[in-house]
Amino acid sequence: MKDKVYPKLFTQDIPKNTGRRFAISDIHGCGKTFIYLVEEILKLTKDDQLFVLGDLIDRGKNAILLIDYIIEKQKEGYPIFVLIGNHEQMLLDNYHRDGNQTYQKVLKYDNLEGLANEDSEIKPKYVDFFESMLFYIELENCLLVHAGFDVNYEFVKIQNIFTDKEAMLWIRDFKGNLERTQQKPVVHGHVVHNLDQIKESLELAKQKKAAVVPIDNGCAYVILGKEEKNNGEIGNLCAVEITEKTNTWKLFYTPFRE
Ligand SMILES: [Mn+2]
Repeated sequence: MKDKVYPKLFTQDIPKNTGRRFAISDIHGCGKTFIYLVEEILKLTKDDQLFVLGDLIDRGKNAILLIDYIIEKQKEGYPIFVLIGNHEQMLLDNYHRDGNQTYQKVLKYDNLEGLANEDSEIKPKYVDFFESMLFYIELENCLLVHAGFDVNYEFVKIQNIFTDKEAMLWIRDFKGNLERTQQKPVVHGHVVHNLDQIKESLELAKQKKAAVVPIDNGCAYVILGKEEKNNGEIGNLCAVEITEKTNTWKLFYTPFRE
């Protein structure tokens, strides 16, 4: 029997910090793009906090590079907090369903071969990494989650939106509802939005009028050959600054680069 590799915690309290706060989502294996954004554009310091909103894997070739980089930076003392996305959930589901051939195919197809040892077991350091992922985080000025919350009962009618894993990982067309999210905008990924939509929501957030702040600009769409599909610019990896004490809502981004 395999040990369960699912996140242990729904959420955790985040300590106040002296620096900036950033959120990045849907890196999808674009590890080199992520490292460039963090090192060269954000110039992340240990006083900052970085929140990664899930879907680190699949599509791009550098998911292992990305995960190793995050683990290394965390060890060096950089406060990096990682949420789970539906792609991590699918990988873990596959892992539990079938530990041999199917799972091997999944790893190969998704460029994740380095994740497992020769016995097809996820290596312990990655088990730890997946287990420490969270479903959502609440900050003073916003909520962070991969896809969204079921604020309008699209899935099942439950009173506590913060226990509905299905919605947090999968919901689409998420419009938000400030009354149900403690009057805080929800910063999320999962669905690609063009740069104008992202900038507009950041402007609204600054005025404390936004219910949602989408931040996935589809950096991996370049790999999928889908750049032309959306009206407006897509294909960048975005970081949004969400620093509460200065009410800073600011966009940083870089095109896909591998
Ligand atoms: Mn997703």
